Amino acid sequence: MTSDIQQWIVSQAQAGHAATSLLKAMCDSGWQEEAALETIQKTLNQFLEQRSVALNLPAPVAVPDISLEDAANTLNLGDRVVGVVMAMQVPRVVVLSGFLSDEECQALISAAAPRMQRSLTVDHQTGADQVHAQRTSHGMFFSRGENEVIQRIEHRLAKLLNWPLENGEGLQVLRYQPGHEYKPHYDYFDPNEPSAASVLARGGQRVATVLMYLNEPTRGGGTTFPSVNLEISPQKGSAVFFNYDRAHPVSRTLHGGAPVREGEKWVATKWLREREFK
Ligand code: PD2
Ligand code: ZN
Repeated sequence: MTSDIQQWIVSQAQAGHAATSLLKAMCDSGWQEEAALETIQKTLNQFLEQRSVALNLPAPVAVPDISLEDAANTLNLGDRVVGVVMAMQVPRVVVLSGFLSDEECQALISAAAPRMQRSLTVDHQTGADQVHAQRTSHGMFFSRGENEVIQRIEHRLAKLLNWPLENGEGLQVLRYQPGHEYKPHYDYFDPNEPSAASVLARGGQRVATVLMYLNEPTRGGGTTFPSVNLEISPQKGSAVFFNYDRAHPVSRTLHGGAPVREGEKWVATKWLREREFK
């Protein structure tokens, strides 16, 4: 881990620790808990902002999120009720069950199968797509709204995330066979790479990802978050959401597709941009 990330994590931990002690002290000396919390929150935000400036981090941007305020175990997305399996704050990761029906999973696989090609990564120097050992899956992109099933899923995602449908890239479908993997990476674009200007011109940064599992490999193929020792097992119809408000490792959103050991893995990825993706 580079020292600026370590410093950032330490400053967040210090802030959290200080806030807990401070809240107790303020309540002991007669503050109403709500007023004390509000004051601490403001002070903490100022503290973290000062640390960001000192460490030269990019400023945070608005990101999509899943509202779980009423602690519901299910979410009604209008056309479908989905289960909330797991929610984590830092990094923000939410796992949902039953996000896609079996029919939707099958429809995506059937439409994608004839169009699969070796997956590419972006060459950071030029911005061009290239074959890379980091990513051994096969994949394809649908256009946004390409067919009725995709339109339905894109509307569901927009409702889930409260984020404009137009800010989404076209849905990508990936297929991994035994031994195939996607080594840990960040989904945002590195703003310091020479290719940044051209990729960012199409709707700004990526700010969130939704992975949807279309089937279940027999063994392996989990989605990993090595910075927080998290691994999500691929379950047909489930979705993993995560967001990143800074294009920087402090987002702690390093993630990868672990090698498939047995069977095949099919997954659909939706990347969300800051603005309309053109
Ligand atoms: O297939 C996955 O589990 C996976 C893991 C990491 C997909 C992606 N990233 C991606 O499509 O960005
Ligand atoms: Zn990824």
